[in-house]
Amino acid sequence: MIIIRKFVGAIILFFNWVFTPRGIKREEKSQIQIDKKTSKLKLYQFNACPFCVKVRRSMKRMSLNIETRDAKNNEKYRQELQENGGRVKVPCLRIEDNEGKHTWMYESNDIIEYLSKLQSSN
Ligand SMILES: N[C@@H](CCC(=O)N[C@@H](CS)C(=O)NCC(=O)O)C(=O)O
Repeated sequence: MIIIRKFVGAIILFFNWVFTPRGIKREEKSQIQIDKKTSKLKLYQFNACPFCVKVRRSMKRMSLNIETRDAKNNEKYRQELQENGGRVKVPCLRIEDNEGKHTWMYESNDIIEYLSKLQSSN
């Protein structure tokens, strides 16, 4: 079972690499502004999870530079997700507000919608 999962994961990563989407090009000032906004976001994810790949591809298309945190291999990030998000399910976007309070957003479609709104409001 583990071998099959690893094999499927490798195929997903391979196709993701071959068909890497192009990112949109913004004016420098505008990219700096959006980078400032996205510095408050962290994406907890697994490398070969198809839902995580979908979110990462959307980030790439929108040219959003968001730190990704490997919740599979990094025990610290896994624990953070479990303890603060409530469960180890990925992808999960940690959103920090101006007071430093964190909201944990699960569901790839919700994350993509949130990011689309964030970049279009820039
Ligand atoms: N509907 C979710 C599905 C996410 C999902 O199933 N992720 C898997 C990894 S590929 C996971 O974290 N499974 C662990 C669990 O559900 O507890 C989404 O679109 O984000």
